[in-house]
Amino acid sequence: MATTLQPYQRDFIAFAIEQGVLKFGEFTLKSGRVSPYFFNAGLFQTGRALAKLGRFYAQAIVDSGLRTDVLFGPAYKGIPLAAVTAAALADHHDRDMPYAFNRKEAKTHGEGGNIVGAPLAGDILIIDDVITAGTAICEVMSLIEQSGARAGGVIIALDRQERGQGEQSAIQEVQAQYGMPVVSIVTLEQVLTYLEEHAGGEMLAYADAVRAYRDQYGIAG
Ligand code: OMP
Repeated sequence: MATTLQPYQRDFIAFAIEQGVLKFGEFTLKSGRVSPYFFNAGLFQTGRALAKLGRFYAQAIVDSGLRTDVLFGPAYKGIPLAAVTAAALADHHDRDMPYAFNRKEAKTHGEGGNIVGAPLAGDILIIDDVITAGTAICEVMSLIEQSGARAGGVIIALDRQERGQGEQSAIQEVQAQYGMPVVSIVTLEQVLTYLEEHAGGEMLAYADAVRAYRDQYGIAG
């Protein structure tokens, strides 16, 4: 079933492919599954690429209608994501959202604590790159709970729409377990639509491989 793509979502997929962030081939995931595609957000590695990435996240947050109070970037990969997205929300959407991140090492001097930036209060929006099995996000949830705040949602770049422990996707499990929405800039289904739209040469082979992987590990839909 074809999924619709908004112009910014199409631009995001093209941008991720162009930057080498979204790659096709053979990749072993943290879960041990061998995937025909991989999304490596660490490869957005210049100022311009980061600024653009922040605008995509900001657009997806605004589109989702999520109302949250603090943007939280889990160490390490979430830190630049939270920073550029907070800047893009201010610059492009007139939304001056407080942001914070954690340090992995507890600090024993100075201001102490392991949260840097705005105090964690109200509904926290966690920003991350990808959720596959949900392991990383569970760690972040306990961090937020320990601080006495509440997670109001998660924004990620790509929803791989893969089954977690059971029949549901890890994201559906996270949503059910913590009672909060998880939104993404794009989903795997939208990446597939994009590949099919640009189905010439190698894109067509990628689409076939991704479809076969989805049939094996994807959520029923
Ligand atoms: P979970 O902790 O299993 O949810 O997996 C999330 C992590 O998987 C990410 O933070 C990455 O380390 C890694 N990952 C990607 O970055 N991109 C992918 O396309 C797939 C994975 C993965 O290994 O599943």
